[in-house]
Amino acid sequence: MPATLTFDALSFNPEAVVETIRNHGAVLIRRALSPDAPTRARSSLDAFHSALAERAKSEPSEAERAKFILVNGLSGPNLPDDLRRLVAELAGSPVMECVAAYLGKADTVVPVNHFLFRRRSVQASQALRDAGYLHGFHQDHDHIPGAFPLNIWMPLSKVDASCVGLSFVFPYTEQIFPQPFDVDDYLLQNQGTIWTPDVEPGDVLMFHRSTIHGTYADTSKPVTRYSAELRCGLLKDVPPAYVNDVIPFARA
Ligand SMILES: O=C(O)CCC(=O)C(=O)O
Ligand SMILES: [Fe+2]
Repeated sequence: MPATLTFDALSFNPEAVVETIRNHGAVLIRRALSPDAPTRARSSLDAFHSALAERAKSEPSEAERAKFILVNGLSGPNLPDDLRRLVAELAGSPVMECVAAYLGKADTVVPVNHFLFRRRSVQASQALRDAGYLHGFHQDHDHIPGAFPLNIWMPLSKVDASCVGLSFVFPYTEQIFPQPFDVDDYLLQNQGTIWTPDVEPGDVLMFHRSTIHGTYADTSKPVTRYSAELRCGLLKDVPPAYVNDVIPFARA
């Protein structure tokens, strides 16, 4: 396990954070945000799911949509106020010094359709297991354009041993592996380790899109975990097809 992957927002050095992302693929910044916006987003996510479950009782298409969201997460534009609030909170936080040090000091954007909210209940873990995913380790290489290399993941609820956390696989590699990723083989071949930090609303995880990460579909964890995630990149690198899907993050 790399020595220091955890920084405190009150006392970190942005260059050390960037160094850590480059060498190990991931960092945790504690107390980067006020817990208010993450906690409000969690309530909105619950309200969205309750309303969808109600509609699903009489609308087969809504029942299908609910199943899809259970496995894939809810895309950001479905909760536009929370999406904008979380992006604004991050934009005003010390995290942005790291984003600028990592990506370069230029206009930075967030693609809204790659912003996701997740509610990882026992039911969601079961649905993932039914679909054949036991751990879901992956790289974001396939799904996310290279123009958005940096992921930011925010817990919207307390993450500890009672729920499924986000796990990272070390050592970091930029090699791209086929799906499904064989985590046991990788750990064996590379004397690897897995890191699943306990986190709470206000903490922020940052990682590269090649970093191997995922969440175990562990049905023995009784408490539902809530999270939000986004990717970001420089406006000048955004492919033409994405230009209308991005919102500003930081201005140079
Ligand atoms: O929250 C999860 O379970 C997965 C997160 C993820 O894959 C991502 O942020 O790219
Ligand atoms: Fe991912």
